[in-house]
Amino acid sequence: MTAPLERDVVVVGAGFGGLYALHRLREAGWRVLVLERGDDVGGTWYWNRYPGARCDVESVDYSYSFSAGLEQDWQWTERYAAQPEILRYLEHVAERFDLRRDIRFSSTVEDARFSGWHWTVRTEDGLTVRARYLVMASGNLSEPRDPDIPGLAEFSGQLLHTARWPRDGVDLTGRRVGVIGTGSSGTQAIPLLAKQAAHLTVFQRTPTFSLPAVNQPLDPAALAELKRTYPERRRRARYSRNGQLRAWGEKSALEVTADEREKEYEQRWQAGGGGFIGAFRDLLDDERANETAADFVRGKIADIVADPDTAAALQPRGYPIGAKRVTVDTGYYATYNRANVSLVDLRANPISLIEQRGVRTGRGLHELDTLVLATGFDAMTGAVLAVDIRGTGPTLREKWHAGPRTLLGVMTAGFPNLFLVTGPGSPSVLSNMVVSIEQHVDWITDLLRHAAETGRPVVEADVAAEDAWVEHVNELSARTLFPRGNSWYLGANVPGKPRVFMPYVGGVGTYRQHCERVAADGYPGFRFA
Ligand code: FAD
Ligand code: N01
Repeated sequence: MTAPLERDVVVVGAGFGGLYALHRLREAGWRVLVLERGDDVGGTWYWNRYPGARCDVESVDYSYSFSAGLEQDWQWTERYAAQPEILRYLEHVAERFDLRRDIRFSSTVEDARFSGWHWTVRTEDGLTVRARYLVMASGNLSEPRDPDIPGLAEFSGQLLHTARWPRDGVDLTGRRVGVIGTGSSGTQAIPLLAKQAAHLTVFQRTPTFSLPAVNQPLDPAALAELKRTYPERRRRARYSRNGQLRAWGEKSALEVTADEREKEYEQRWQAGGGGFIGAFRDLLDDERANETAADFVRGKIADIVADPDTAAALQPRGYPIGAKRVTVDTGYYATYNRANVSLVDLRANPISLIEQRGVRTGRGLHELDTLVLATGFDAMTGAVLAVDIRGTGPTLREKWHAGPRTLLGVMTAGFPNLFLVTGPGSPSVLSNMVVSIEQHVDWITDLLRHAAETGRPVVEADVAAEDAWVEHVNELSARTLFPRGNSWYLGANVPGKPRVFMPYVGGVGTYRQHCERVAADGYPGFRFA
């Protein structure tokens, strides 16, 4: 057996989180090694290469803020950049900051054990690394899920998952294509798949509330002007509700007239993007207020989709808009007006079986050449728990069997020197993730410096502080409508997964200020040894 490599910090993952962790920690003087399953950098943007994949936070904001040179030099070309452009950006970041030399690719971490005040991390191919600190930047949406439908393995056609799309693309010309799933990935892919395929059949279980992206090329003059004010823009994003400069309505949807409401919704619909959900202050808290926004979107669906039965099947009902993540699309509803697209409503006609030749539902066998799974991820805990992590007591899988428990979403008691980037219990997936990633990495870097300076290099979350944080996170989400959707935020998309609303809903700015206070006060709730 070869001797283990020795480092100060092991980082798992080379997406936005792992790349920044490497840069920042290396700059702070630590010896860092990143282990990444893929064969290059990019994370989400390396894996999700399906047609139509793009961000739904504006590109100028969905980007690093740590380097003024980088943000001035990089030219985004579209309001919402497509996957190839975001991947190029991350490749550029890796080059510019010379990151690849400390990344080991094609390295899947299998287990990590804490003993002798160190973590020993082992990869699938037998590499062992010993390090004082372990940082999981393994992603909230990085463990793709296949649907638990009997017969999936029997399908003899081409089987694709949006999150594992072939690097060289797929030619679907002349093919009969089926898509299972109408979340963000499905609604982005469906319009483009429909343009290529001979026929596209969409298998929909829960209709989504989808908002038009109104994507457009960025005007170089406007971009140059924006860049002059970048520092202020970034500062405002960091202390905002969700890491973006959205205008959040201050009024209740119920205190204005129906005409005023309609006008506000229409303006936001025309402006495009997820800002629609901020039209009024109570859309995510009050059922009646929420219903006004849901009604507006249902009306739009009826206006866009020509066939009334298809429109009715596409209209979401029975859960609040925003409780599942709203999707942001380009031409999604209009795609159902195409002659080569059909919708199968699985609530009326469930899938009974996948067979060699296609998908069988209550409407018979749908013969397919290609089946696309847009069925999402084991979100937030999936990638962390895929690694067998052992601290000083029960394993992490055992500890989190009833749902994740963390202090600030960044540490979990019983696992000294283990850090989570945008873990459950932090704003993470409810925010512009790049803002949240930078905040966590900066905070962890400061904490490690504090540990070094005080000569107590081992840090652990206190159980009582963790319990109080978990209670606070739960209390906040219970006051909202979020727990009312069967979403991946709750783990509801994975059979058997405990139903716990995982992200912190209190807002990016509030959370950041709290973390700043914790640091300024010498890290109460964290024990150093
Ligand atoms: P990831 O990018 O997921 O990177 C994690 C990396 O860890 C992966 O490369 C993975 O291979 C690696 N890894 C995991 N486990 C292991 C292991 N055991 N061993 C070795 N390596 C491992 N967020 C937004 O804020 N705005 C958006 O517009 C947006 N768009 C999105 C679009 C898509 C299609 C998807 C799927 C997500 C989107 N997100 C968006 C969320 C997105 O995941 C984050 O914005 C961000 O990219 C996460 O970066 P990360 O580094 O935390 O995780
Ligand atoms: O996954 P999802 P996703 N039978 O879980 C259906 C980010 N993201 O990959 O709702 C039939 O949202 C499932 O149905 P139901 C973003 O944060 C962002 O689309 O469970 N159907 C649902 O329709 C997003 O929220 C972008 O009833 C089954 C779909 O599959 C997150 O990633 C783009 C099924 C899964 O939707 C995940 O998005 C892409 C079954 N057995 C991703 N199992 C942007 O636009 C599942 N489904 C920025």
